[in-house]
Amino acid sequence: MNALITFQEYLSEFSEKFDGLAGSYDHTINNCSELESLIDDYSKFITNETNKEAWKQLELQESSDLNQLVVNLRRKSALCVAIMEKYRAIKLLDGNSEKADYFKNIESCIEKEFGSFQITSESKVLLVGSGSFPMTPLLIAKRTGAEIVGIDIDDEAIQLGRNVVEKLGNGLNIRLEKILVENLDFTKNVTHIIFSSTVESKYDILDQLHTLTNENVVVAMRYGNQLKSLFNFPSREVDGQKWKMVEEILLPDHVFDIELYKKA
Ligand SMILES: C[S@+](CC[C@H](N)C(=O)[O-])C[C@H]1O[C@@H](n2cnc3c(N)ncnc32)[C@H](O)[C@@H]1O
Repeated sequence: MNALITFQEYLSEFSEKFDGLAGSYDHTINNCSELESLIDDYSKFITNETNKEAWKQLELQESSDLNQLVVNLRRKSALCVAIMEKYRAIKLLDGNSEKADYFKNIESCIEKEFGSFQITSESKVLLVGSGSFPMTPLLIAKRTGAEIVGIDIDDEAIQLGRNVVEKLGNGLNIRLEKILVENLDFTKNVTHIIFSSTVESKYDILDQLHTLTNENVVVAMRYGNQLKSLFNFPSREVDGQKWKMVEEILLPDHVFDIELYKKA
């Protein structure tokens, strides 16, 4: 019981710290190292074996307060990760390119992204939620030479992301746009789609993409269930007439897991 109380106290503490650090973002790198170490601690917390047990016990309690705390933590941590990408972009553009543990963790997930549906130089890849530091497009384009379009709803993320790509992605075929999938011409020709895990509406967009894409498209849906749902929007049932899951890539030491979908 004590362990459970401590676990819940940790969650409340994380929640307060996320609030404080999100509120103090002022488009400079003032609170950067504090936020980086908070996100690194949080990443370790959600992949920690001991916490998995505490999570199971808490789930059994079916408390509405706890559910609300989890929903809030998911939204707050998503916001803070987006801010942390802004910090990383601003630092890079100022000539400093150190890497936080969280980014190393994400980059090693990208290597495993498409399981048996590999990307080649002929592929056309769409990333929904490209962020201010577009690691996924940069890594994929560098490794494969594929054409990549990243979309985001945040103006600042698009602008920072473009500057980062200009600096790190010389000669790579990467474009970043603030646009919805239904207004993007590229959508009908894409071969691979990746959803960032912290895009809340990702399953609604997946549903919508069914009519907008070609027959052979493969979708990588990043998600996190159970303990990982504290840091990711979890998986949701999809319309089986539209999409079928063809592979599930579980990454126990990583912050998210991946489901691969093809058209049903
Ligand atoms: C922090 S991540 C970026 C992922 C990362 N840079 C990568 O390369 O894998 C999430 C981004 O998704 C964006 N986002 C959230 N909801 C979205 C939506 N409905 N459509 C597009 N982007 C969205 C956020 O603005 C944020 O920049």
